[in-house]
Amino acid sequence: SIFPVTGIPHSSVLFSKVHLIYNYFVSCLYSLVDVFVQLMGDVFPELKDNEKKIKDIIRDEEASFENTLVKGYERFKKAADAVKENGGAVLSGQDAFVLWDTYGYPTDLTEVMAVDFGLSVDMEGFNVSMEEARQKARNARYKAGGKSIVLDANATSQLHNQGLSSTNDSPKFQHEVHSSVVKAIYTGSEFITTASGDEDFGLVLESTSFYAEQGGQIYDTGSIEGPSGSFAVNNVQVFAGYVLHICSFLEGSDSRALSVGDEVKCKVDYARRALIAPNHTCTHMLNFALRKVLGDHVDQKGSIVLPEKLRFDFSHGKPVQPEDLRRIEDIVNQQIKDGLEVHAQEIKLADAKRINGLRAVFGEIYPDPVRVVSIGPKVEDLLANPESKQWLSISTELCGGTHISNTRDAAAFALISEEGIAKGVRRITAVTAECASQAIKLAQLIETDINEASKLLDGATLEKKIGSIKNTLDAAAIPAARKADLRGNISKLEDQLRKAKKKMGEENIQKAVKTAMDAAEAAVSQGKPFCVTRADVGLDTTAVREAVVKAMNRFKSLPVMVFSIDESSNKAVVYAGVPPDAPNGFKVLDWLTPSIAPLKGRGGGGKNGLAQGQGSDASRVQEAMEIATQIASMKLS
Ligand SMILES: *[C@@H]1O[C@H](CO)[C@@H](O)[C@H](O)[C@H]1NC(C)=O
Ligand SMILES: *[C@@H]1O[C@H](CO)[C@@H](O)[C@H](O)[C@H]1NC(C)=O
Ligand SMILES: *[C@@H]1O[C@H](CO)[C@@H](O)[C@H](O)[C@H]1NC(C)=O
Ligand SMILES: CC(=O)N[C@H]1CO[C@H](CO)[C@@H](O)[C@@H]1O
Repeated sequence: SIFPVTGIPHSSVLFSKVHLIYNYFVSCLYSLVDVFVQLMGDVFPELKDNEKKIKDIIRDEEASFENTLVKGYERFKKAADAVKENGGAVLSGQDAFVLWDTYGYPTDLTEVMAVDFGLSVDMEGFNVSMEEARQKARNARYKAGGKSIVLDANATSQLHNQGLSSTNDSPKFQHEVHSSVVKAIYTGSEFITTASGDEDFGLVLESTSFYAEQGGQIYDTGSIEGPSGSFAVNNVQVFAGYVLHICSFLEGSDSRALSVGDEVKCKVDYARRALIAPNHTCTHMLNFALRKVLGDHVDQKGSIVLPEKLRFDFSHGKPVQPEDLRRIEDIVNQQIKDGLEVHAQEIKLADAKRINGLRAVFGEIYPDPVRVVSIGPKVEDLLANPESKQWLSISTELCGGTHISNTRDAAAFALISEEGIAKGVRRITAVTAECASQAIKLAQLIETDINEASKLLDGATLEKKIGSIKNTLDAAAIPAARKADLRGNISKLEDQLRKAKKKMGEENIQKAVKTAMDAAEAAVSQGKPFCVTRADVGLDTTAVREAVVKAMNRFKSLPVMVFSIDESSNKAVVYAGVPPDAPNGFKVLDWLTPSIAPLKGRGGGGKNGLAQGQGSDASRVQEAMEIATQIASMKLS
């Protein structure tokens, strides 16, 4: 109980180190809650009210910390084993970096664990990986909108005091170049009248066709053209009604200045937006399907629609079973197949709230009038009979986002993963259209692979194949329900492998015993005082051993040696038996050890007159058998 992290071997150094971190974590954070609530409880009464909840969350964090430790250890072990297998002595900096970055392993912990494995850690490589990751993050930040510029309350109240009304963003639903006027330019710390384009800046226009990030839909990108220069729009956010375009100088335009009062043209990247729309509509269908399959308690906790995937967080206390994932996916795909019209209309908030089954995001403040997006019936039909039970079987949401006009345009939907991200909150990741078709195709390819593998008769080949399919499957972005199925298929294959191995083992024993018996019988009938022979059972030591034991039992006091090799790995196994009453004090190791020398062999044993050896150069088995024959002839005659 003092060390609740399970799954990590308690090697002494590692144990004490992890234990230390764990204790530090628990004692620090957990005990702070009481003190903190005592100190701050009068100022923030909600702390007192939620003391238990806060403790629960911390306890959950502890659990997930443990979990990460264990997962990190598994990752470490895999990497360390791989290094050792390849005869290396250094864990790569990249591996150490992944442990640090993804699993929160301090590098000195990684180093200590590496010592346990007889390895060192490439810290220089770690530094290089760290620098690369930093550079990547910098680039991503730059691409995603340079330095982040936000309008704080002070800034928006300044705009308000100047009499600037909030940005008219109704043109965001149109698909054409939009003309507007520059109202304010913000550097991140102050308002200026002219931007030179040397630095990123925030731009507030009178009206805009750019979609600012909201309602779980990512912002638009594109460009804004002024009278003397074009600027890239890298990010668009809304602050207290003011839409802020985060702009940078666009390479290729000759002059670069923009001033308050300039007329500009807004050019949204509609191709990018077109990639987002089907995914956003699918998010609505997913939200609907989740409630239908899992129950009414499912509430949207957040979502984001990116060009490459959609993510949906929702309240649910336990993992969603694969069969439920399949039903959810099927509902969305059925709606896509049904080719339902997607409608959007602005209506009074009070009217919207009367619509049976309408989804809104808890905690979100909605404007009035509000926009309703329905899939299937028109919004006006909903309003005509808002209480109808019918509306429980369709998706209606308050949403300001951009959508496709018919569900058919989403083409396909694949639910790729489902996982817990916090207490009572799960996350689904899904793809649509081309990505979804690819995911389904990939699942089919893997199933074909499994099917092919099930026809393999040779145990060793099957074993290799299963290993490689498992690796592919783990990493594959395929529908989660299919992944669960395929895992089931693989465990069937593994059963098959176990049976094949068992059967092969039995056959090998029969084969080796028969070979040894025949050879021993022939030796005896020729008057030879020993038997050296070779069985064809690969590296099956059990079979070779059994052959020697059986032959010695039958032909009492006959020394027997049996070889068997595996050509593909060029390895050999050997067993030898010499009865205790053999002439001239002949001992089994005196026979085995020199005989396997040509095989670069190593041998041992000798108890009860039985010894075994292995060799790493099976190509010289003939020579080894001749030596065995010579020694026995000499010693036993
Ligand atoms: C890695 O970087 C740290 C911090 O910059 C530095 O102290 C350390 O010497 C570096 N290690 C190696 C091996 O380059
Ligand atoms: C608010 O803006 C004014 C005017 O630019 C400035 O003087 C003041 O320092 C700002 N206050 C804060 C808290 O940023
Ligand atoms: C995989 O298992 C499913 C049932 O779970 C079965 O319908 C399917 O045929 C199996 N596929 C293969 C390739 O074994
Ligand atoms: C993640 C995802 O599925 N993105 C898709 C959004 O929809 C478009 C189709 O218009 C796909 O091309 C994207 O792959």
